Amino acid sequence: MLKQAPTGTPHRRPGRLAVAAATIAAVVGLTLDGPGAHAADNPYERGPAPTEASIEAARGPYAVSQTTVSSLSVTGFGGGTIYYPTSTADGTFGAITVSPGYTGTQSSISWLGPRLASQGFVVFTIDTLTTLDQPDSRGRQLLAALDYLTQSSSVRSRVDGSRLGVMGHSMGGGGSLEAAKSRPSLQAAIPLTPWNLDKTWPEVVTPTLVFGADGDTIAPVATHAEPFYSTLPSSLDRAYLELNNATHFTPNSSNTTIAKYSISWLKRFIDNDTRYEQFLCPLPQPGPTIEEYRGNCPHTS
Ligand code: 9J3
Ligand code: ZN
Repeated sequence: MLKQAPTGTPHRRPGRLAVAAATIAAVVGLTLDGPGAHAADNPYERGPAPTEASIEAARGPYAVSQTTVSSLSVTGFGGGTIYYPTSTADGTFGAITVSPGYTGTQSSISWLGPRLASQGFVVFTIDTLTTLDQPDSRGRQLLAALDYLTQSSSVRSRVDGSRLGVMGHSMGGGGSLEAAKSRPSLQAAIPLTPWNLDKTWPEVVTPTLVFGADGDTIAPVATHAEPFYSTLPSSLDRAYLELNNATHFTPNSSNTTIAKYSISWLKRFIDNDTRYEQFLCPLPQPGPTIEEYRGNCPHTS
C-alpha cells in the first residue's frame, strides 16, 4: 500500500491515476519511456521492437553514414568501406566484417553494408589482399579488419569491441568459419553459400547461421554448406537456411531472405536481443524463398 504524503505538504505529488499506471507498468515490466528508449534489462538492445515488416524492409530505423578505408592505410587486409549508424545518441553498436568471395571485391557484397547498418550495426565490407586469397587467408583478414575497426578506425568509439561477428560469401564464407574457429570470442558468424576444402567445423563455439543455395553448382550444398552446418557442435546455437531457386551468386545482390534472417541472427547473438527470437524459433518453414531450414530451438546462448 502506498503511503500518503501528509496533508498540507507543498510538494507536487502524482495523482492517483498516474500512481496506479506507474504501479501497473512496474508490475508488468513496461517502461513509460518513448519509442527510442532502451530496455533496462538488456543494455545491448538497439532500435524499436522489430516486426516481420521491419526486418524485411530495404532499410532499418537508423540513418547510415559511410567512410572509405584505403588499402594503403591498413595492414592484413585490403581496405574497404565502413557503414555505420549516423547518430551517436544510442551509444555503441555491435560490429561485423564481411568478406567477398574468390575473384570478388567489396562491391560484390556491398548491399549488406547499408542494409545491416541501418538496423543498428557497424558493418565493414572489405577487400582482400588479393582477389585469389583462399578461405584461411580470408579468415585472418576478417579478423585483421575487426581489429582495425575497433582499435584504429575513425568510428572506433562507436563500436563495442566485445560484440563482434563475421560474414562472407563463398571463400569469404569459408573464411568466416576459419575466423570463428580461431577467435572463439566472436558472437556470430554467417557464411553465405560458403566454400571450403575443410569440411568439418567441430571447433566452432560461435553461434553460426549457414546459408546454402539449392542451385549452387560452384559450392554445392551437399559438399559445402550442409556438412559445414552439420559438423558444427550439436550443442551450439546453429542454423542452416537453404535458399530456394537460388545460385552461388544469390548473396551478391539484395535478397530479403538473407537480410531478414541475418538481421535476426546478428541481433539475437551479437546484441543478445531476444525480441528477434520470434523470427528464428519456432524454426522457419519452407516456402517460396526457403528450400529447407534446420537448427536448434530454443536457443541456448
Ligand atoms: O569464392 C568462391 O566463389 C569459391 C568458389 C570457387 O571459385 O572455388 C573454385 C576454386
Ligand atoms: Zn575441420
